[in-house]
Amino acid sequence: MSTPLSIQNAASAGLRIERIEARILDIPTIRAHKLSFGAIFRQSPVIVQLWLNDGACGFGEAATIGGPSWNEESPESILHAINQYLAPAVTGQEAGRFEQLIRQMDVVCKGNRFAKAAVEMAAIDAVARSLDVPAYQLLGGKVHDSLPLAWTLASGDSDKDIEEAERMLEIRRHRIFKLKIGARTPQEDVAHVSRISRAVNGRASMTVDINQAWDGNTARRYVPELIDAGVTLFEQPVAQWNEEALRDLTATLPHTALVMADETVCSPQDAMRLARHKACHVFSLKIAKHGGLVRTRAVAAIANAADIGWYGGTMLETSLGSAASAHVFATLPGVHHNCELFGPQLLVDDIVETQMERRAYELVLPDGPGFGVTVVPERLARFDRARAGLTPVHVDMGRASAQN
Ligand code: MUC
Ligand code: MG
Repeated sequence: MSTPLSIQNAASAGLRIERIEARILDIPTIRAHKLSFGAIFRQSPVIVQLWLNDGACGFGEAATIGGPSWNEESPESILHAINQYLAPAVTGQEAGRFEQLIRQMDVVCKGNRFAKAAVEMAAIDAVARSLDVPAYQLLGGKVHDSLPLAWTLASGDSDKDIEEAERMLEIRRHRIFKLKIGARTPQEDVAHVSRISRAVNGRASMTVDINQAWDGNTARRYVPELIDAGVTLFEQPVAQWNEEALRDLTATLPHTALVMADETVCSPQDAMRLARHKACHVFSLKIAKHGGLVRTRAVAAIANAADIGWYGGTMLETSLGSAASAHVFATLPGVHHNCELFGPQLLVDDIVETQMERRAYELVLPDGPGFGVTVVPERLARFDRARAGLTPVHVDMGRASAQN
């Protein structure tokens, strides 16, 4: 039986990777974005450009949050891994053999999934453009045409968050809000979430992302209070390694609330372990942390087989990485819990000609060719760190709980 990938392999035979270039961009955010571990004021995505021997060109992106403070990889380590190891390993290789490219990258470089994801993304974009098809056609075909789109309230100030939520509701842009907590005391967080919940008063659903800030006892103590305040989805309340606490919470939560793994679910092996231990209800899927679009589908397949839902996560990418995410999310069966591909709206500017369409609280999943967005070279040049002479980004530990 022919699979989409084998059809594509036949069509793309002979397409080889000729050249790869990568650079770091520095793009300010529209406001401080405050997480449990600090505040960010700019994003520094690594953008990969990949040329094929037939002249087609594709783009890939890997974005981290606060340098290496979300996980081990930083823009600088990603750039280094691509330039020194990954690009030499795949240059000259057949571009459409995505699994084979991953294997070649795995041989020369352990881990470094964000870096690999950016290279694989660029190869998929280039092959899809060369074949003149949307990338989702190379990944199994579309299941969804649009997905409900969440927004993160993370200014660090309850009044500003309420104002932001009201604006989003008024323009019918978002009615799912993710609140970033964990930087303040749990009591302060409960008060903050309760205030916002009272203000939106049933007009929106509420998720909290604790980004690993709590231990198991704190989670057991305060999750019920947050459920009373109206929270229905709890993202990564405990440390990445603390699967036992995640499992306890999952087993004991009332049926009105769900536990979502984010930092804990990266590889397919992580997904398998979490599924086997029934340690969460939902996986947050992100191309970067899974090591690319193909591996994102592998993690999603485990979710589907284990009766675990999926959520379309973000690392606050530009429209390029967000569109690539949209293409893979568009192909996923199983129960979804919406998506949060709002990264482009958090940045002061973008690198593409036209952003993906947002309509009536939903993100319209783009059609191709490639990822369906056109990168503008002058915009890459404008934000290029090498040209602008900016220094590496650090998370601001001091301003996580203070004002802007
Ligand atoms: C995360 O941990 O989910 C995604 C959205 C957002 O506001 O922060 C990120 C990271
Ligand atoms: Mg998260």
